[in-house]
Order: sequence, then structure tokens, then C-alpha cells
Amino acid sequence: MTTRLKALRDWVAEVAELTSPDRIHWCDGTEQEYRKLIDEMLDSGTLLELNQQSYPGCYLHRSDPQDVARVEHLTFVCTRDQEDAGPNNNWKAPADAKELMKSCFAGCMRGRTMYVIPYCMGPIDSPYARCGVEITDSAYVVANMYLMTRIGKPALKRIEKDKTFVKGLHSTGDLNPERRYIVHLPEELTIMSYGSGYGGNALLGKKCHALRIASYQARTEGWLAEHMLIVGVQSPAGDIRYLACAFPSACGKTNLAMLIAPESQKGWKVWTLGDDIAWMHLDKDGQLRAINPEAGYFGVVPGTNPHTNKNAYDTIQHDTIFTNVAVTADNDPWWEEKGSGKPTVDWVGKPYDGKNGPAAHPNSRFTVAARQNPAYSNLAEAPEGVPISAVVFGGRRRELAPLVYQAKDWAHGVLVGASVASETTAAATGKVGVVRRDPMAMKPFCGYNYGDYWAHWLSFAKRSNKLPKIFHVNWFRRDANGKFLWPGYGENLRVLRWIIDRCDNRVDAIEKPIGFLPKPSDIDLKGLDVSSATLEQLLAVDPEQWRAEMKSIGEYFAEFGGRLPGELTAEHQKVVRALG
Ligand code: GTP
Ligand code: SPV
Ligand code: MN
Repeated sequence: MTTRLKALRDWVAEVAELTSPDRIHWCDGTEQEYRKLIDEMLDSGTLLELNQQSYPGCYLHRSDPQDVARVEHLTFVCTRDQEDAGPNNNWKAPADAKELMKSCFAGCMRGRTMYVIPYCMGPIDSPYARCGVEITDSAYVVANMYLMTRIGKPALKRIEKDKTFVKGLHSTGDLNPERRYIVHLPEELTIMSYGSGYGGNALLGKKCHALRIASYQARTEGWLAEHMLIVGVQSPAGDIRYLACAFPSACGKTNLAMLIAPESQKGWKVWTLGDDIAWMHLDKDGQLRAINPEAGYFGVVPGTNPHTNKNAYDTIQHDTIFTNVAVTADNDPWWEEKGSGKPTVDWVGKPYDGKNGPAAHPNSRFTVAARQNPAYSNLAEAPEGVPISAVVFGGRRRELAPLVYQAKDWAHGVLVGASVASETTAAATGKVGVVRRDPMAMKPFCGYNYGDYWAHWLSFAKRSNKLPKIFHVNWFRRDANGKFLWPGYGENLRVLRWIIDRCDNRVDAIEKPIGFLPKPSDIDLKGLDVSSATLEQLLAVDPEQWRAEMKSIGEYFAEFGGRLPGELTAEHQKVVRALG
């Protein structure tokens, strides 16, 4: 296989010249190719076969123990002008970044195969889809891209038609954490990733392209590339409302995207469109529509069980790649809170004695094709996407943020999104459980200056009067003993129902300085072990705490100096004044 697109041929030749691979393989994206790759990885030990009776088509990959999460401190956005990357990104001058990466990549594929993966983010026939080509020396990356995106011949055909593509160059290198860089050149639609084989560092279609590069493109082209799940919530009457929800990494997107209604919520049904990324455009009528650029899930494994997330649990019973989980004596995959089985070997491959932390890595992941999800929406691959009724922001906050509230209008909603803060998780290296600012859940993923990004969000109000309503949720509020106040998971449907009731003007709300809060009687608690006192606690807005929060948000905003839109400052001031 090769291509008639000269720009692509030239780039592949140039990379081969730099990296000196033994072989070049153009991925055609067929099942036979996938099978062959799996067999080769089983031979080389990159993959281990799991029990094929109980988990047919499932394999385990153990990554390097030092390479288990995204590395935000080694991720760079390299714009010509540092201001364009903003204080929210690490920056290097493009020329310096290129030189550094060139020195890393020089000869790095000697003895290896160089895979060329043409891929399409979004349904192949969607006007909103965008393509890229990832060059990698990792068969594991190819297999993951096969499950999660649309790769091979159909993508290449589209690239040849579009005549443009994002260039992503990746090598696992020697996995030295001191020589690991994830570099983006948004002005050149280029990504260079060296020294990691893990998830968001290496599967370049995902965070690198579909968020960092795409968000940069979306700004100039008038659309949005967001770290959001997309769901359809169907009422007993059969009406479906689509929601796009942005929560930081490991804060519940996959779980909400696959939610199953509890017993007491008869007739409600949730359909999954996407679990991590949404690309949203205004259509000609001013309706915001979303597509999921991905075709599979790279989901957090621990905590997945038939009670928390039965759809995910069922989805990963076959044809799944598990990364960094434990195994049982029967060679089944195992993870914390799986609810059955016992681990005998931990995620690094050592006998599990229960003494050295969890058996599965807290950021262990499953990779699986979306079509295996029993709740996969029949509109998930609609080229025109689905109409979004509500945008929902959320974070992991043990205090302060109530279970749910609604922004007063679009501009206030942008403030609510820009004010998101959340406890850090195992999805990125570094300390876990520290509250940090994570506007729109995009801190690690916004490919340009946050000040410009907020201005871009605000600009939508001038372009449409049919924009979605904006909300904020927090499933993670705790009591004085550290226990979650809200049961979460399937029960979150009760909160989605209030959100939809608000969108459809079915219920009033209580106006507070921070936004509209539900009347407690409008949250359905039927069949739920949550007292009205607990609900009151969940919905409480403590003015003292909120004054402190607004002060800290103001200080954070000030870091963006002249790039901070005046309209956002005005929205902030309004809330500060209302809080007194
Ligand atoms: P990324 O893939 O990193 O972007 O994460 P995500 O946002 O998709 O998070 P995911 O749904 O995988 O959930 C992460 C963790 O949060 C898992 O351990 C879940 O079990 C837990 N979790 C998800 N939803 C809830 C909830 O409603 N309540 C509580 N208490 N925990 C939840
Ligand atoms: C996240 O960290 O938000 C993920 C996993 O979805 S990764 O693909 O590694 O970015
Ligand atoms: Mn994510």
C-alpha cells in the first residue's frame, strides 16, 4: 500500500530517513491485519493471552511500570508566539522543539517496523470528521488505534480527497522517563511523541489530535473540540434529549455515558454516543450538534462491575485489550471492585500478596470497540451528529459544589465551565486528590491560550439564540466522615432528569448567586436511600466557602492578563457582588 497524495508520501519518506526502520507497513485496517498484529505481539510477549474460554479475544498488556499515565509536565504546545499557548500550557519555541525531537527520533526505529496508520476521527462520511496519519513503531498502538478509531483504507481515501491531514509521529523509544516528550505544533498540524507507549501519550488520534490540535483548529473555524461524553437520555414516553458533559479525567464520563436506569426509574434508558470527546458545530439553524470523533473506548477499569456500570462490564467480556490489570489463577483479568474472582498476579506480573497496594494499577484501562456496547446509540455514527440540549460541567469536589445547578445564561455558563476545579486522579502522573483548576475539564488538553478559548466559547452567544442550557454537577461531595453523600452511577439519572426538566421548562428552580438550584422536591428520590436532610446537604451553597472560591477563581483568571475576555471578568464580578 502507498498513496497518491504526494505530501503524505514525502512525509513518510522523510520520517523513514530520520528513524531508519527495518520495515515500513501501511495499515489497511482489516481484521486480518489486526489478527496478525495480535499474533506477533503474543509471540514477542507484548501481549499475554487471557483465558480464551471466559474472555474470548481478550489480551493483557503490561506497560513499563514507569509509563502508566499521561505526562502533563512533559506535554508541550509549541506555537510561534508563547502567548498563544498561554499560561495553561508548557511551551517550547517550535524550532527548539523540532530540534529536540529530531535528536530523539534519529535512528530510533532501527530493527523495528514503522507502521503508517491513516485514521479518520469521526464517521468517514461526516462533514465534521477530520483525518490524520500516525507513524509509530508500536504494534500495541496500532492495535489500540484499530479498536478506537477508523483506520486504514477508508481513512486514506478520505485523506486523499481532503488533501490535508494531521501528522503524528510516535516512537516508544527506550521508555526513559527522562527522555519523554509529547510535543504539539498546532500551527503546523503536527504532533511528535517520544518515549511513552501509554494511552493519551501514544494514541495520537485521541488527546493529541482530537483535543489539542482540534481545539486550536476549532477556534479559527468556529466550532468546539471538547473533553465531553455524549449521551441520549430517553424518557418513558420515548423522547430523547442529548447531553454533552465535560468532567476531568477519571471523574465519571465513561460511567455516565453508559448509565443504566435503576429499578425505580422504569422506562428511562440512556444511549451512549461517546465517552470522552465531543466535536460540536452550530448547524444552519443555530442548533449545536455533536459527533464523537472516536470509535472505541479507552476506559478506566477499576470500579467497573455489574452494579456500577453493567454496560461497560458486559462490553469488556470479549475482544478487549486490557492494560495493567491483575490476573486470577484462572487467567481472567482482575481489578479492584470487580466484584468476583481473586488476583494472584498483580499488574507488574508479580505474585500478588496484598501488601503492595492495589493488584490492578488505578489507571489500568480497557480498549474496546464502541459497537460492543449494548447501549450504543443508533445515531452514534450519524454524519450530522446529534442536537445538544444541555452542556454539563462537573468535577470531583469533596465540598463546596452542590449536586447540580444551572447557569443563568450562556455567558454565566462559560464562567461556570471556566470555574471547574477538581481533585487530581491517577489518569496523569503526579499527586492524586489535590484540587486544581481544570476549566471545562480541558486543562491538560486545550491547545491554545485559555483566555482565547473562553472568548471563543463566549462568542457562540452572538451566533445562535438556540444554544444549549449549561449546568454543573458534582457526584463526589462527601460528609464529615469522608463518605460520598450521593450514591452516584445509575442514580445520576435522577439528576439528568432534573436537567432535562429544566431544558424543557417543566420545573422552576431556586435562584442563588451561583445559579439556579433545584427545589428539593424536584429531585426524584423514590426507591433511594437518601434522606431529605442529606439531599439538603447535597444542595447546600455555603456563602462563606463560595466567596473564598470566587476570590481564588479571580486570582486564577488574573494569570491570563490581557487575553482574559472582559465579559468573563464581568460575569465573575456579578457573582462576587451577588454573594455579598
Ligand atoms: P477518563 O477516561 O480518564 O477521561 O475518565 P472518565 O471521566 O471516563 O471516568 P470514569 O467513568 O472511567 O470513572 C472514573 C472513576 O470514577 C471510576 O473509578 C469510577 O468507578 C468512578 N465513578 C464514576 N462515576 C461515579 C459516581 O457517580 N460516583 C462515584 N462515587 N464514583 C464514580
Ligand atoms: C484521560 O486521561 O482523560 C483519558 C485517558 O481519557 S488518556 O487516553 O490516557 O488520555
Ligand atoms: Mn479522558
